[in-house]
Amino acid sequence: MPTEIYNSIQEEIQALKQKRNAVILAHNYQTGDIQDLADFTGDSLGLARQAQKIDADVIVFSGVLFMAETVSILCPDKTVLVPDLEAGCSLASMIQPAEVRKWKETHPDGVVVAYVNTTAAVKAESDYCCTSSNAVQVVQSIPKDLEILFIPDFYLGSYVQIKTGRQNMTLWKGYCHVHVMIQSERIARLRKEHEHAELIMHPECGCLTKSMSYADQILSTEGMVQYVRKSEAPEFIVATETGILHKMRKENPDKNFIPATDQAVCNYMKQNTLEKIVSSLEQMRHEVRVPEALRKRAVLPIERMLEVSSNGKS
Ligand code: CIZ
Ligand code: SF4
Repeated sequence: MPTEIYNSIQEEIQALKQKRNAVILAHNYQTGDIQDLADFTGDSLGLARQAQKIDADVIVFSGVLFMAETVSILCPDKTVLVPDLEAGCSLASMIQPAEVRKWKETHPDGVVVAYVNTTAAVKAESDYCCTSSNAVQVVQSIPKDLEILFIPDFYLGSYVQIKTGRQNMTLWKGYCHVHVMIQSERIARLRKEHEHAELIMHPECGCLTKSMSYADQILSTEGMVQYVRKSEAPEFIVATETGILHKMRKENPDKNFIPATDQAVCNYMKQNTLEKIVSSLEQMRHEVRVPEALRKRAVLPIERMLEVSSNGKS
């Protein structure tokens, strides 16, 4: 029986955080209550890099599993907990390590570029990691005569191919089940209805190549958050998972944010709840630890990406 009485679940979490010397990291797609309680919010790589700087024993990562793995890869000395082990990712699950190995067998000089939405086991088979913000830069850094396998997001890969003009690039046909729901017809209609709005799109959107000519910005979630802060536009059509709107609205109360569709809700991201964060801290569960041998291989593509990204940011 717990002896402490708390006025709110937020208070209970604060007390548990102190007891465990823990911090809470929340992805931009988490529900507003989790984002409000978190010590840091951001995109997956930004959060993992933040975790490296934090003086804490325990990190509760509220997001999805591959993201918690990235934290474990970059912070092997910390205990990384997730509130719910069922918080997977449809995109990350679309490619397996054996499939990458098979491609490499037939393309011994080929280079594998893995979007950050991949498991640690897939990263360990890859040469470079990339985020949506630096994918073009990473591909441009690879000698032109080398074949590239771009995994797992077909839409981000298509965008990179258009931007770089690279032909010797095989695109894996993976996709995010949330971002494919965002349709170009609806975006076109919203643009007509809101003529002063800027359109900001995430490159995982299934309609990216159709809509990119009239998108004002194509950005990662954290890129979007930073962009709307400084833009003078009064309205934004936001084409990504709707969790991002919480931070945008909170930080910019005088601006209007219109989701490209209300249906772009990631059921995996929304597995996490404040109650599960309490259990996580109380019972020190569910630990995500990338085994050291795998970690040593999975960190290499991340380090290569950071070297290429000139300023070292995601
Ligand atoms: O890496 C992340 O956090 C993802 C997949 C979303 C984004 O672009 O911020
Ligand atoms: Fe994965 Fe898509 Fe959910 Fe992001 S929104 S975690 S890519 S399923």
